[in-house]
Amino acid sequence: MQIHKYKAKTISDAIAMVKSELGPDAMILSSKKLNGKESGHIFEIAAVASYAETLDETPESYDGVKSELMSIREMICILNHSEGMVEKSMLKPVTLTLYAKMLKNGIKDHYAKRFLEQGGAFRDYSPEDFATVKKETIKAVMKKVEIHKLFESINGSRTITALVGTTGVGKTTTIAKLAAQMSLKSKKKVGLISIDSYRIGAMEQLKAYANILGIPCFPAFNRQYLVAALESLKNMDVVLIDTAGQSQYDGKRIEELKNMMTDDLQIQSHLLLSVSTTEEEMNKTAVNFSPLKFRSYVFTKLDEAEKYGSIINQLMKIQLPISYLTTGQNVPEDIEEATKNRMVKLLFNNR
Ligand SMILES: Nc1nc2c(ncn2[C@@H]2O[C@H](COP(=O)(O)OP(=O)(O)OP(=O)(O)O)[C@@H](O)[C@H]2O)c(=O)[nH]1
Ligand SMILES: [Mg+2]
Repeated sequence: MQIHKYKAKTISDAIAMVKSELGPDAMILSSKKLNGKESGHIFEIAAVASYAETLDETPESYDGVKSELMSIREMICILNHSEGMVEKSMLKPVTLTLYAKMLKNGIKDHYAKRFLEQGGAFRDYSPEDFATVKKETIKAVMKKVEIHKLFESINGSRTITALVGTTGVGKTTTIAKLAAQMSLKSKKKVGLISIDSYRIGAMEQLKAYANILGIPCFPAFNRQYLVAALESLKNMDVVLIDTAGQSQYDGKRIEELKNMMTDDLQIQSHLLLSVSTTEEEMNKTAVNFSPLKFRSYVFTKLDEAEKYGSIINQLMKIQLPISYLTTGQNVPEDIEEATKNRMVKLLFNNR
């Protein structure tokens, strides 16, 4: 491993020198502020040309989160956000690395700083406390992440689950995945209901899945049909209700759905949000669908996104548990129950 050292008056200048001499794949090993002013150089950065060079030296992985040295890209990302942050945390590589990871993954700057604060990352800590700071910061993020096990309590009583969300977010596909898993893997008696009288062919899509699985499927054009369908499916362990996609701006149709799924029917709804949409849309959807009193989030289309910080940003705005994650178009395999471990990996390792 060949270590190069660069000195400059400002951290930005030092970084620029690393980048121009070692290239965009350079990794930063350490950075410090020098006391002596004799040469006019104040900051010193030690770096190597690529990650491969550091492999033997990489610290142990921690809690499933890869402990990486800071790459020049991450440093530049931080510099673009707040130069003060770099100077403030100059001698605290853990603080900088975690900050960079969160920003790179799309966690909002002010939330990232809040988590670091809660994790003690801005206190004076010694190198022996690196691991603790990292652990506490991740813990602060994970405090926001609750998990909802959707089908945990099915023994004897029937679980009625409705999936709601905007058009094309993946409701019908997710119902099919869940139906397949519950009936084939968990050996539960599953029935389906489609509350989608808006789109031609909506019922056929669900019915096709029901036929493959050999499970019952009913349309519900209005509340009366819905009550009758639930009655027909009274011996099922699980009833999954597919709903029509609603524009998040169409308050009237959201209201209609609410009036259909009244409390006495004991339907629990869950909101699907696609991580491939913008954060603003995500939150608007959650706010506008709130009359449906959904119990959890199902985050869909993880395969279409490169970063997952928007999940945390959403939880910071409206905190609710997460039940499922969907990761592709394949029925039934591309779905997983959300777990804390998986969420840590998504949020800190981008996968
Ligand atoms: N990449 C990806 N595509 C998905 C995922 N889930 C669903 N899709 C695709 O998204 C499209 C819409 O899926 P649907 O299940 O029909 O969505 P919907 O919410 O029922 O749509 P409407 O009933 O029209 O509101 C289909 O092409 C699905 O294959 C996912 O996790 N990843
Ligand atoms: Mg659908």
